[in-house]
Amino acid sequence: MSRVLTVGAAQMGPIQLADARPEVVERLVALLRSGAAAGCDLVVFPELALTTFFPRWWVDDLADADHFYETEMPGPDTRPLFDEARRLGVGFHLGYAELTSAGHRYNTAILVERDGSIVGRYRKVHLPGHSEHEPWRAFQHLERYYFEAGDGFAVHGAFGGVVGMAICNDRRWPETYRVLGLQGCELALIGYNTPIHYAPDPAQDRLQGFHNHLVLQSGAYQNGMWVVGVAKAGEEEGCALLGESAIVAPSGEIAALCTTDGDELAVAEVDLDLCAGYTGTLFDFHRYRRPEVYGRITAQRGPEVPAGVRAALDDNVESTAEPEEEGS
Ligand code: ING
Repeated sequence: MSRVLTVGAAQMGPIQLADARPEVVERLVALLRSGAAAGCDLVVFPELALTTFFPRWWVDDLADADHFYETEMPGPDTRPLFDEARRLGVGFHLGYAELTSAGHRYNTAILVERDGSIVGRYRKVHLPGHSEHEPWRAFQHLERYYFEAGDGFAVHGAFGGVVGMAICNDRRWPETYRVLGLQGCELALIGYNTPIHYAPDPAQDRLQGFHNHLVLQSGAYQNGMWVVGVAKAGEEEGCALLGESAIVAPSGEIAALCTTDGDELAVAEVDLDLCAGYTGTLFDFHRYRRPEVYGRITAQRGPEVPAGVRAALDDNVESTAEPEEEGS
């Protein structure tokens, strides 16, 4: 019996600074209801889906940003979403800023099953941007100031399959999909808030859409998994965010695509059994990633550049323009 899930990529339009959580949750509930009407088992919301992308601003005292974080999940503002999900029998994925009782701050996502129970939580590993105020930028990208990195990628038995999560910048790193794939992940859920303008290299601005689908599609294909990438999109406090949310099959094909920059649901029939067509053949990790071969390959520490070439490279190094983005 094939394991077919109906999945909705629930893209959100911008959330402005003045948009209070109850208004935002109403938008999430409306998208959830649209998903239920479309027969969805699972609705996937974006990264930081409860607030504006606040790492675009600097605050001198982190406590002044506390109101952007959730200290309980569900809390009073988000409980209506959980209640409606349980009433409708639809599960969801939700990204939000987490402040723990111990004072730790994470860029977090949760997986909620159709009975309203939280069955998985992930804290973002690849934190892009910088940790100090950089006035030269049109807007900041201070995720390294506002969040600590999570401790890794995990999978969860849910919705009749093996489900994993990642967040935004994670999707640009092949390790994300491979670490999930080695754990048997069949469906990776990835919310994102991606500014079109990339201050350290504006030449990339025009390529944001291409790069987004490039990494989602290659991650899906090279690891034989479904990948759902869901945006918070549109003009948010003067900052243009990429849309183009997509549901990508293990073949790498785009099975559903959002075509606006607003609140929009794109739905696909996700047949989890299609994964085996890739993980049991082309990308059979156990058959091809043999330790006796991979041990040697993965032990390499960077490219072995012949001494003469290295000397020539060192002679030609020139200082570059703006300071490199820290750890990006
Ligand atoms: N945002 C961006 C992302 O990785 C970024 C950061 C923007 C990187 C543009 C490169 C180019 O999609 C988050 N939130 O990670």
